[in-house]
Amino acid sequence: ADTIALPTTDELRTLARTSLQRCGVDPAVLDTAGVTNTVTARTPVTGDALFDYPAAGAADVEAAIDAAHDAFLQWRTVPGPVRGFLIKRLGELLTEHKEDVANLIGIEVGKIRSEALGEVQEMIDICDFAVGLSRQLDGRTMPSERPGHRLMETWHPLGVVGVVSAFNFPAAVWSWNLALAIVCGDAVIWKPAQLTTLTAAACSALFDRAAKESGAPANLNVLVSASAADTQALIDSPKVPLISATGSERMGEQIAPRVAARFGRAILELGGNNAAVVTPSADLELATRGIVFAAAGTAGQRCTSMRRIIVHQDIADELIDRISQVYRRLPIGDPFADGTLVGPLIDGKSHANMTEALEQAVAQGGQILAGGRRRPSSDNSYYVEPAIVRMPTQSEIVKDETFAPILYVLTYDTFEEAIALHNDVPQGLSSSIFTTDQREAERFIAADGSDCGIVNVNIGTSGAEIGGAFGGEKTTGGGRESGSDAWRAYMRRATNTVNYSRELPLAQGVNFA
Ligand code: UN1
Repeated sequence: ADTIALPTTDELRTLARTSLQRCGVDPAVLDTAGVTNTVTARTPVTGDALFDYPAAGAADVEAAIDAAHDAFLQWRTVPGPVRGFLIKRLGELLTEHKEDVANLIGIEVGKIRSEALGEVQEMIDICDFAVGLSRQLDGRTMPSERPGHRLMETWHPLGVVGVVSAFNFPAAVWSWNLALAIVCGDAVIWKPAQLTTLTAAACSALFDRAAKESGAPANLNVLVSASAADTQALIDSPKVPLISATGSERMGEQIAPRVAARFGRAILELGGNNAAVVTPSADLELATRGIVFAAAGTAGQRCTSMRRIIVHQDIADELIDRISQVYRRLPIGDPFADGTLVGPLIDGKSHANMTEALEQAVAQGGQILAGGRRRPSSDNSYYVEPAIVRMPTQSEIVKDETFAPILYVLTYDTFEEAIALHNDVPQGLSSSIFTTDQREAERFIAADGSDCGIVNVNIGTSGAEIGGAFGGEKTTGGGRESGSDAWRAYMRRATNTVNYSRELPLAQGVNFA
């Protein structure tokens, strides 16, 4: 194959600088001469370093906790709808700077243009949602068993929320948490992936501007671009009642017990091993399109990326043939170029993981039907052909999440078998079924169907809208973010019993006179 044509690192560097500046990041911070703690910003597009950026250390994280806590103490008494103004302004600024933020996402993650813009759109959408929510932070009123009494619940701001985000959605995942936390009266400390420190800086600058313009206190969002080692205080601090963390299962295993040990709350968004069941009645043309976007899109680097197909044996060959044909002509390359659908992997480690997984799959009886090779580009960039691998059984490697575009194909005979295979993995994030048989579709979304947090019919596993609650079960971690009533995790509930009578009847008929 021809060598992939890439922009120069200098071009990307210039674009990163101007995008940062337009979002309100002081260009002086880019002069890191004499700064001891820095992180090197890189781009997977060429694989090169862009420039050094100031990082936060352990002491900064400690200071951030105090600063955010002070901001929370002021913010919690500001009425919800007034808190909404700040998020409304943030949504406007994100709309105005959509291109700039998308540039940085494209540079740091290698997302294709429409997906980078889509990520910023997802941020604008959650801001809209949160603004509406700021007038709907409602509690219930229940009938009291006692005369002259009222029983109700009120929802109060919780405190400082620690947001730990991953490289692959470097801006949107923060915004899902931040927009809800802010309208709920909380403050946020944001620890982004160090791979996406520039995107985080730009988003935080836009937030700071929105806060200033809407008269909100400073430090409602404190960015700490620190290493995991330097972020320990955030995980352990009793001043941080909620940690919302997105990343690997390994990261979740490290964080969750420590948050639990101090009786903190955690929202965990960890691995996915998302599958599509494709039944004999499926519209195969539509299924192919849905599968290819979910499996090859974002170079397989979404937590919702499709990693498995469970297809009925009678249609397996036809479906595989259709997908392989599309895979063979997928435009792989410079994510900034028009027409590209598959950009680079994030780094060499990710490529090594993909290669290793493919080797293991073959060792476990798999047959690579398409893709899997690295396309020639620059030395440090990793552009790969998304792979399809037919597996004889759901062996060990299929049960692992490899964060790269590998799609394992398994076949089934009975529908029961399909559901059993579907659920027989440790993870439980997203799932889908392609069928035109209503019985199968309903069964898949029923209690004894898919065991995932997201269950789709006739669309792929990725690309969820913000209006629904986002998250999954089992090793995915159980957290829910974004829409529906996910906001409740960002508040504390108080149950109130109010006696407006002149008597003092006791509950349960207790007599204490
Ligand atoms: C993630 O990959 O961490 O549903 C989030 C989706 C996107 C979010 C993915 N809305 O694919």
